Amino acid sequence: MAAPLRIKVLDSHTGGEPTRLVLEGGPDLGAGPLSERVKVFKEQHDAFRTTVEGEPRGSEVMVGALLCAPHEPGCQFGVIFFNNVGYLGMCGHGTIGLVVSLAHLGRIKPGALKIDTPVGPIEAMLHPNGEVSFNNVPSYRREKDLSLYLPGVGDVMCDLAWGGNWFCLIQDHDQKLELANVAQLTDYTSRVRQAVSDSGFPEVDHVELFGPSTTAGVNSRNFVLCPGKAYDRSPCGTGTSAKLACLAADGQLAVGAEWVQESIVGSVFRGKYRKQGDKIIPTITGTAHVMAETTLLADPADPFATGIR
Ligand code: PYC
Repeated sequence: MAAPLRIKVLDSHTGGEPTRLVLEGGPDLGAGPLSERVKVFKEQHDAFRTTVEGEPRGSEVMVGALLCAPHEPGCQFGVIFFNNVGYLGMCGHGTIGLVVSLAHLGRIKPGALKIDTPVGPIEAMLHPNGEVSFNNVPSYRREKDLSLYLPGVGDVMCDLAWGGNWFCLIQDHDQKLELANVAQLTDYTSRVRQAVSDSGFPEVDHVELFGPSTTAGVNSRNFVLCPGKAYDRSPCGTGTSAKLACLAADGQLAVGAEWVQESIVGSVFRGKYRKQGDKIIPTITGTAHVMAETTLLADPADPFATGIR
């Protein structure tokens, strides 16, 4: 009998959104830039992604993070994020989970670090109180007030923005942003994603609805549909970055001013930005907690060793 594949992982959650950090047992993707390594991952080792993320071992909620050697000078770590349906350019909650996991492993102490990702290097900071901040990739709004027609709903106005992933952001809608309403929100945002794709923007794979929060000190509550059908339990670091890019473009948030974004489950990220040319550099702050240190086993005799596909 062939020995099972053994994959050493560390699970954390950031504001309720899980991250599975792969420490050992991952594929050899070579030593090139991370943007090239993610292509090798996709083309030659996609079964590793489905092994870690697919059911019954994984789930649509879990975001995977393959820890790798960096390529960009000055970076101490590299990471490639993936989920049950594909690969993510960047992942904010995952970055916070990664930093807290590295601290748990004793590989970093409070202070600054630089992390290489497929969409560019990012700077992160582990604060002495355990909070994590990261400066995201340059973020910007690409379309303002794009009109979408949703069958059964009518016209909906949205913005399209980049925050390390592509987002469709909607402020004006008739949806209740409550946990009890997740099935309806998932259906609504899935139809928005289809409409955005049909309008010529198939790369926009995250949809973000905004509404008021009842929590003192919070600026806004969101619901974020991730690629696939899962919603982000955290306020979404790349989604909050896309929101900051829109607020900055509309002159609604000053450089350095704080924006507190709450998720649909009530967890919070604090965001602010500085300018870089006609883009912004968002800084996002949040907390994560380690949940499990474990070894995944994938038995070659198991018909679902590489997930239910
Ligand atoms: O926090 O950026 C994020 C994120 C993307 C998908 C899930 N979380």
